[in-house]
This record gives sequence, C-alpha cells and structure tokens, in this order.
Amino acid sequence: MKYKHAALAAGLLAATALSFTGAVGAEEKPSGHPGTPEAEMRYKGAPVPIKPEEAVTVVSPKAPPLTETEFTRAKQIYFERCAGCHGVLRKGATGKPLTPDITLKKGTDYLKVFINYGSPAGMPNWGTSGDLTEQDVDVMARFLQHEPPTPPEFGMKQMKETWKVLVAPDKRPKKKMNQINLNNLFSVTLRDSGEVALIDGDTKKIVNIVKTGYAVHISRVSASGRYLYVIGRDAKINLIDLWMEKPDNVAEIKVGLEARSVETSKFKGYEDKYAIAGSYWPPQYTIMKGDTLEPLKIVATRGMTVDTQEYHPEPRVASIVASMIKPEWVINLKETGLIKLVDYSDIKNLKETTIESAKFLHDGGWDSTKRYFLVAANASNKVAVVDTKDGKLAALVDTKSKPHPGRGANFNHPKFGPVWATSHLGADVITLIGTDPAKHKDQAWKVVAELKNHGSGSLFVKTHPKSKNLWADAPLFPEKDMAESVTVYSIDALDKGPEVINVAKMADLPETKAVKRVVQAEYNEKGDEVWFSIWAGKTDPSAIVVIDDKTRKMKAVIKDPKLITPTGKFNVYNTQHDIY
Ligand code: DHE
Repeated sequence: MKYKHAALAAGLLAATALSFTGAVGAEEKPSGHPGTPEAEMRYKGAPVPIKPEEAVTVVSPKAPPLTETEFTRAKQIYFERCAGCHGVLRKGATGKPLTPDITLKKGTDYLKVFINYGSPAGMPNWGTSGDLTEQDVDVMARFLQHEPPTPPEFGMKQMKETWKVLVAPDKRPKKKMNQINLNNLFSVTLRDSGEVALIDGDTKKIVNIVKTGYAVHISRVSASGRYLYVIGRDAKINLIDLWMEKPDNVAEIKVGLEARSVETSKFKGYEDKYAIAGSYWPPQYTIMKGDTLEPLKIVATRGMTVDTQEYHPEPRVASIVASMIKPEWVINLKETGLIKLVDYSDIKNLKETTIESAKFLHDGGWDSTKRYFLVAANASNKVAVVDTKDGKLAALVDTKSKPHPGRGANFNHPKFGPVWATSHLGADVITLIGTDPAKHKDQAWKVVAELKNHGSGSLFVKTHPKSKNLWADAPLFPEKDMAESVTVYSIDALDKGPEVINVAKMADLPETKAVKRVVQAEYNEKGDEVWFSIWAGKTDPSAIVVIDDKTRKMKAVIKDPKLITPTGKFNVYNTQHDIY
C-alpha cells in the first residue's frame, strides 16, 4: 500500500487536491484550503437546484448596494457553489453561518479576501482558483451582507401541480410480465444524465434507461419488491413498476426544490402502502400513496438544534429508513441533530418520537438484527445508535473524522461478535462498532477495531451475509491511484491486512484527464459478485466493474455509451430486505 500513514495522506491532500466542476472532473491543481481536499469540498457543496429567480431578494439598508443584475448573478453563484455547505438560508451547515449580523461586521474587504483565498477550515479559494472572477468576488462580498434571499415554500398545492400518474394502478399488470429475475435487477444512478439504468444482474444487460430527476441520487425498493422509487436532487420522485414488460415510470411528483431521500412502508400489513421523501428545501418530509405517489401529508422539520437549543430554519432531511418491526420510519435531521421515529399507522394523528443525538446526521443503516439503526453524524465525528424497539438513543459513539457508511456493513467479527462498519471521509480507517448488547455487552456500541483503509475520502463500505469480504472505496482521495482503488479485507483474517485493488484498471477504459473514481460496492442477490462504478466526468467513457467476490478477480465489465457517470447501484433484493 502506498500511504501507510494518515499524516502522510494529509500532507498529500494539501499538496495535490483535485478540482472538478459539477460532478467529477480531472485536473490537479494546488489546493487553496489546506486540510480539506477539494474533491470533498465539491462533493459536499454540489449545486442546489434552486433557480435564482425563485428566491425572493431582500435588500438590507445597511449593506452595500447591488444592482438587480448583480443580485441575480449573486443568487445563482450562491445556490450553485455555496448553499451546499452554508445552507440555503446561510444559517450554517458544514460551512459557517453567513447571516448579516455576522457579515456586516466583517465588511466587504474582509469578505473579499475570504472568498478569494479560502480558509484552512475548508472554504475553497474561489478567487485565486479562477472559479470566480474579481467582479464576482466583489459582488458576492456585497451580497453576503444582505438578508439571505428565501426560496419559496412547497406545499400541497405545488406538489399536486407536479403530480402525474402515468399509468393508473388498474391499468398496470396484474402479474409480472417480463422474464427478468427481478431479485437480481440493479437500479444504477446515472448522476449527470438524470436517469437510472436498470441492469439485469444475471445477463449484465441494460433492460431500460429511465428518465428521472436532475442529478438523480438514490433508489429504494418497496416491501413487495414490485416498485422502485428514485429521487433526484431536484426533489422529483419517479415510481417505476418492475412488473411491466419493460419496467418504466408509472407516476412522478416533485416534493420540494431539493431532496436526497426516499423510502417506503415495510411493516407487515403496510407493504407498498406508503412512500415517504425527505427534502433539503423546504425542510420537510412528505408521505405519499405508495402506488401512485399521491401526496397525503407534509410535515415540517424546522425546529431547535440539539446542542444550543437555537431555532434552525432549515434542518435538511437526510437518510430515512423503514422499520420492519414496527410501522415506523426513522428520519434523520441534519442541522438539528434530531432523529424522528414516525409512526405511520395513523397518519391523521401522526405520532413522532424525537430523539436527541448529534448535529450533521447524514447516512446510515441497520445492524444485522434490524433493531438498531446506526447513523453517521458526520461533521460531529460520531455515530448515533437508535434502539427502534424501545424508541430511544442507545449510544453516541465517537469516531475518527467524518464517518460516511452509506448503509454500512454488518458481519461477525472473529473476536468481538456482530459488528457494523463505517469508513470515513476524513480518515483512512474503517471503524468497527460492536452491535450485540445481549451476548457481547462489553463491546456493544464501542469502537472495537479500526482497520486501515487505503485512503481517506471514502464514501462507502459493503459486505454481504454470504461473503467473507469487507470492501471499502476512497473515491474522494486526492491521489489518482488511490481514488481508483478499493480496499478489501478477509473477515476471518482481519489481522492479515487488506488487499488494495485498482478497480479502474480492470475496466480498461481509454485514458482521459478525468480521475476514474471507483465508488460504492453493491452485491448481487446471491452475494457472490460485487459491483463497482467508475465515476468519471460527464463526457468520459465509463463502466461498471463486476468482481467475483471469492477470487477478487474481474468477472465482467459493463460498458455502454449510455452509462453516463454511474454512481450508486441498488440491487433489488438487497435493497428490499436491507441486506448489507
Ligand atoms: Fe449522497 C446516500 C446526501 C453527495 C451518492 N446521500 C445519501 C443520503 C443522503 C445523501 C442524505 C442517505 C439517503 C437515505 O439513505 O435515505 N449526498 C448527500 C449530500 O448532501 C451530498 C453530500 C452533496 C449533495 O449535494 O448531494 C451527497 N452522494 C453524493 C455524491 O456526490 C455521490 C457520491 C454520487 C452521486 O450519485 O451523487 C452520492 N449518496 C450516494 C449514494 C447513496 C447516498 C450512492 C446511497 C448509498 C446506499 O448504499 O444506500
């Protein structure tokens, strides 16, 4: 392995951070913000799909003036480049708050320097990097001293206007009309084309490419396995009926202006009955009819933060999971650090249990018993554990910098019993947390081991109950060879150390300037193949590499000009049953 040391890696981050516009780009250039790799900044600060004209401008008398054209330009820059970290309302998220009570005191000259040169805390050097012109920097410095423009709310009326049932439930097939082994179908996010590719896991052939929302994000599967829900960053949800001869859209809706999460009702008796989506803007979640996406109820998430108990106007809804032991969803609110257990057995008299955890909740998954949900509070360097049976916080576990599990990975540790794993954005380790308070009490909710990952900048870990391997990626590591590689451990011989495999090379794609970031392991239904995406630039050829899990050798490479920026992959059976 090339980098044995976190310190070495950190030095490297400072020296050779990457720059990419939009999704992933290519050229290496010096980082203007030592300590935070630029790839990670771009990852966190992806454009917010709110149009400048949608946000109402508020002119503050004490702030330096801007013309109408300058305001429009500033709003556009802000939503494209700043809102991902500082929040739409500039109240602060992973980036610092930028409200006029703070910015007016700093003044135009100070703000210009800050925007120009960035900061070691992670603010990009927008000016000196050439991303913003001198004029743009000046406009932004003045703009930030005015009240933040507010995008519109998005209530029932707006949702209904976007809601379309393309094929009514009574016009849909009464039984499966195709020959596809649906359990082994994969829904693959084609991030930059706003589509998903449905790929037959047995034949490795594309079954259909379905148009979805902008910068499409994740797919989830209904309890029966029939319906696939896909959400775009523009908060558009597509409902795909997998029973059709050629699986395709049967309904769509927009639940806001920006969103990341969608889930379905999985408890016995409620299979396929409801869908739920969480929005970043407006901060709310929406409960819909499972088979039509008809919006039924919208619940705002605005409220007080867990630590200082201050009002936050924009707590974004991060991950949502459905319990299998109760008619309940676990909903994670990023900026307030609150976890809501929402009982959907009576949505007219909705019961919410509010659990205090830690700020910046993001992604997470179940333990192997599916009683405990583990969620990363990433910028707080913690993992929160919710006991969904008792409806309580079981623990807050301290971890290394910025845990990022995806849904995590569950396996039986030879020494410590059942553990759940997460890798990290900010550290080159894979953290193992004990998850069995009944038989391994001393280890439960403790970090029992930290395995070396080949880099920081990791987003996802994965294993499968039938596999003996634990895989971790590092797509945001600022060194090409590492971003294109994965780490794999033998679960039964963790002490032996990992194998580091360059997966991008297996794809045998033409050399381009773009780094071929290897992202997100996903198993097939049987658990004997693991699939990785090659995430390069929008115009670069791409692929999905299928590895034989036992031999760790390349088994197939799926290439097609239509596979544009593949990222997340969701195997129907594993997603339906929360197997990871
Ligand atoms: Fe994701 C899951 C938010 C950027 C690929 N991402 C999630 C979840 C959230 C989230 C809240 C959990 C959903 C759930 O379980 O209900 N993601 C965000 C962001 O806010 C962020 C940081 C920046 C942004 O502006 O969107 C972001 N995410 C990315 C990417 O750039 C990734 C790597 C590539 C892409 O396709 O956009 C990406 N996110 C994913 C994937 C999952 C995900 C593949 C699901 C993992 C899983 O195994 O379930």
